[in-house]
Amino acid sequence: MSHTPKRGAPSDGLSRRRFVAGTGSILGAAALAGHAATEARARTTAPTASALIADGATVPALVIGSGYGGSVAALRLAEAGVDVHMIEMGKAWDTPGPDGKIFANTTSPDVRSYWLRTRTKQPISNFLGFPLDKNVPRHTGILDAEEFGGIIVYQGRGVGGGSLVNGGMAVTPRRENFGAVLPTVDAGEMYGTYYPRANAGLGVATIDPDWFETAECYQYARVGRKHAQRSGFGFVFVPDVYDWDYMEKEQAGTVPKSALAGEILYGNNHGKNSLQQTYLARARATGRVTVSPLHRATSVIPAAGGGYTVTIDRIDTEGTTTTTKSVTADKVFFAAGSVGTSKLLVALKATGALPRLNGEIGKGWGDNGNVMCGRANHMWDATGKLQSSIPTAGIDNWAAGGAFAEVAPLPTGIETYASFYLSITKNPHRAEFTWNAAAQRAELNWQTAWKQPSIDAAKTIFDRINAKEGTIYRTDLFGTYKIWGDHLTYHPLGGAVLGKATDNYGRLQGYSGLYVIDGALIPGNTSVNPFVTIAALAERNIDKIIATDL
Ligand code: FAE
Repeated sequence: MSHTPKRGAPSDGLSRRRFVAGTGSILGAAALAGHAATEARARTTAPTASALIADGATVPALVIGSGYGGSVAALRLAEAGVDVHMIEMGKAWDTPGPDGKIFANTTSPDVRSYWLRTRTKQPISNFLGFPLDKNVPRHTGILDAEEFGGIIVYQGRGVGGGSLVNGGMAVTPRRENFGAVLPTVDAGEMYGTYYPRANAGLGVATIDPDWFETAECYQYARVGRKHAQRSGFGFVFVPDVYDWDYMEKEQAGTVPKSALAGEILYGNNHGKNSLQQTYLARARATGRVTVSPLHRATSVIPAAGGGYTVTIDRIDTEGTTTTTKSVTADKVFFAAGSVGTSKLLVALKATGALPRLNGEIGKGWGDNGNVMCGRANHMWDATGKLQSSIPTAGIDNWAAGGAFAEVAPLPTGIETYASFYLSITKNPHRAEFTWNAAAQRAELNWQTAWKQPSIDAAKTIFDRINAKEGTIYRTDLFGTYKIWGDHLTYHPLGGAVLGKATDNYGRLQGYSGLYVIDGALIPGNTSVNPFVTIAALAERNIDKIIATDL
């Protein structure tokens, strides 16, 4: 089998591939005309390693982090004629390992899978009474299971950030919920301009509903639909950045498998359009954007002659610093993700590097109400031993019960008779990052008990389904006799909230030329999966910044 990186967009698939306009909501995903298709077709293969930033360099714009916010900023700045350097603490993920593949399979984590851990920390930790975790060599792997006191925050590490590891579920919130998501942002502008722009840039599309009805790999989702609908819940298709035509070929057996081989958490070798195939490919194509992987920003201070001096550790693949560089930038964009940006900013404020940052730094952090659970079905409701790792459907009970549940796969390769769900819920709790001077680290005060409102919201769906179907919760997935996956989140948001720690466009209060442009801006919840909103907000903010600050 070939192990070439993901293929380019199909030339023949546009009639079946339904690009999402994002003008209304996921639920009204309309077919989108020309420009979405054109943008998504700009995919290339994964970028190759580029010139690393030199010690002593001066750059007009430095972007810290290469996830959604950073990639949008880099592309739009470059298109406006600004030279951009991106620094990313994770690897480039452009080189195959000894098995010929860039990314490891979810069912067999290896050295590539975890960020600087010696034992895996799998989100589903147990199965049928057996613990799943195993020892791995310490390495700058792709998935970080970052442990704080009351929560494990999963994040992608590498060029492309969370897009490398996520499910690609690309969801625009319902417009009626937007006021609660970003209260200071004009919804008309977002739904008229920036959501469509982000959906187009990301290559978002929906599954062909006819194919869905017959595909073996979505039997689990059809069972999920039957149970949801029999209990009276709204069931919706969820758009994704996965190349649906490619997935159809996987099911037909004509191309190397990725989603149908269970690839997701540790990267997809084919089929998924991560940022490497979309925004970052286009950014690199401008000739104005360079990226330094395995470079971690540790400090930002005002430079004597204007601009900012950024201290950067170059690390090796065991996480050890090999060189420390000092770089000057006119503008610095914090795009290290909600956790990365918040940790940096609380440290910089507390240690006196940026003392004028305001008292909102570190506040307003939420987990997007994430909670997981499984249900045990009857034998006549088999969910299939072949399951696509890319979720494509959800149960919408947001208005009545405060929960939107992804019908998620359990791609174990065997029949489990289990239905599995990741719920996004209306959880009112917000945590704060603070600086622990003695330990020299940022801490987060989230408490596990704060998940109770999320469990209650999820139960508005699954208690009812269980009652109707005569089924029960699985108790073997997160430990022994434990129903709820309430120890984790995939969706960290907040910590440098828009309109509080920054102005209404992400300019950090107290320092001109410093910007936040990632999930740290969003105050804790997006009502659906977050990356489309992160990208759309970045599109909006960078538009304003380019027009007024450059
Ligand atoms: P992010 O993508 O996290 O990028 C930040 C980057 O900065 C990372 O590459 C870091 O390595 C890097 N970085 C951090 N600190 C430093 C530093 N000091 N110096 C240099 N670089 C640094 O941020 N969302 C959805 O909408 N749909 C999904 O289906 C979905 N599934 C998910 C599944 C999993 C397993 C996970 C972990 C997340 C999932 N998410 C999903 C969440 C989504 O990936 C996340 O919201 C975005 O990636 C956040 O985007 P940001 O630009 O804020």
